[in-house]
Amino acid sequence: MDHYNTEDAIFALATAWAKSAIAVVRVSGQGCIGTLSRAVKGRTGERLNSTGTNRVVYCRLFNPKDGSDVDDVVVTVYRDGHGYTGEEAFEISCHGGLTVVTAVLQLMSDLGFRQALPGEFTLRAFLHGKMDLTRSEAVNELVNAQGRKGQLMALNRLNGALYRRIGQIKDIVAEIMSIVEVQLDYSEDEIGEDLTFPMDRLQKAIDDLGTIHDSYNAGRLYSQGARMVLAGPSNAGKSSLFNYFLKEERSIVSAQKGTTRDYIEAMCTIRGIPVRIFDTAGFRDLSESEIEEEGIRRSRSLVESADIILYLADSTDPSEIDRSVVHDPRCIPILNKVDLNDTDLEGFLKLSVATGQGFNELCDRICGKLTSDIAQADDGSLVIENERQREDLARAMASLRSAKLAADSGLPLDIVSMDIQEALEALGELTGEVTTDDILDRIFSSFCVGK
Ligand SMILES: Nc1nc2c(ncn2[C@@H]2O[C@H](COP(=O)(O)OP(=O)(O)OP(=O)(O)O)[C@@H](O)[C@H]2O)c(=O)[nH]1
Ligand SMILES: [Mg+2]
Repeated sequence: MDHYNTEDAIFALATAWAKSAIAVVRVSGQGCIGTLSRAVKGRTGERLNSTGTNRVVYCRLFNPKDGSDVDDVVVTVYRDGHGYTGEEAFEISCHGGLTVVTAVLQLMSDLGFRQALPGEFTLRAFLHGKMDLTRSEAVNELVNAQGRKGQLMALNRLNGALYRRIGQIKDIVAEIMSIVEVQLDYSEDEIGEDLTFPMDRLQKAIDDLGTIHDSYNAGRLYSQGARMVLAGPSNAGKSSLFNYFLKEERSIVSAQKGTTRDYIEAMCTIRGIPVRIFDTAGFRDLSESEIEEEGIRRSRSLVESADIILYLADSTDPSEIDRSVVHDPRCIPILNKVDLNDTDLEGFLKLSVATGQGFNELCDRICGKLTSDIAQADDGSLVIENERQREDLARAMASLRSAKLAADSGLPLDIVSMDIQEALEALGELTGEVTTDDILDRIFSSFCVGK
């Protein structure tokens, strides 16, 4: 990617490539407004071009290349230092037919603007200091948010919550660093006795980073959805429960064993958490066909990759229980059809898909298992979902732990100081004060064009 150059003007369709009432084309770069005014009919070109604050201009665009009319549009003008990118920029709201959009995009290209790469508008916003890296990433996370909670969490980061929190922790670490440096630079006699190593502050920084770091699991759940697999012997009621979660008859249910051959997946939400739920072929030793055996093999591999396993046993026939799955920490063992046979089985949650008995408790258990890492993941709390941020936090924590160990065991202070410096660098990378082109490439190439 060679787009660290911000000298030229870039353009992109900011809305989806689909017929709609209005489409928005975005352009950013020095001199772009003057260039556009050459394609505006009548005197409105002058209004567009006149200096002053941001404005909105209604005008007709034409293509100076062949004189053809393009569309009647509304142009929102952002002067230098304003707008999303912090550069001179404008947005054209045109009619949303695809032929109109094509003509507007052609005009942008004919005027000499360059087609933007994915994430290039946000990259420019970052390079011009309009936002730090955590906020740039939140833009993408907000666009891709799966549910309301994930959206609120991304919005919180976009408002700078993560940036500010990291800033506070960085201040503590920088303060520790300055104390260490004073001790390195002056002898004990010169400093006096009151300057001791701030072990408590160091531990606080480690704990605070740990809280944000540990929110990653929940953040990932809310952004990508948890994988929940229904497993168990055939005929236990897996497909019935699958349909119950989805509130529709998606999977075939029958009293015959081996009804579900291949797995079926669908999205649902449980207490606001997006969940990808899988119905699988029942485990059976004496399968009657090669196809069913392949289905069972697929079920086992889904079980391996699950975040949560709902293992169903049949209360009328509890003989076929697979103990290796039941004892898995990701598993919730369930005894289904208790309406037919109301018995207890140790460690199994009693359920009847037929009557709904036990279903609420099951949802509580699922929710508890999925959010045990951060029960506090309520709207407004700080949660991360980004692997890069998690890695930087882990690095900062590891360096601070190593500094603490070195200080505890009385190692020379320059070793402690090196560890603290490394932690500061990791935190600097997290917010984007220290970046390499590689990091920027990785982040912005995952954006959509026009963002
Ligand atoms: N009485 C009663 N019947 C149930 C209950 N849950 C499921 N059944 C019945 O049990 C039979 C098997 O249900 P399925 O949902 O097809 O079972 P499965 O586990 O998907 O079976 P396979 O796909 O063959 O592995 C059907 O006749 C269901 O109507 C329940 O809670 N109570
Ligand atoms: Mg089934």
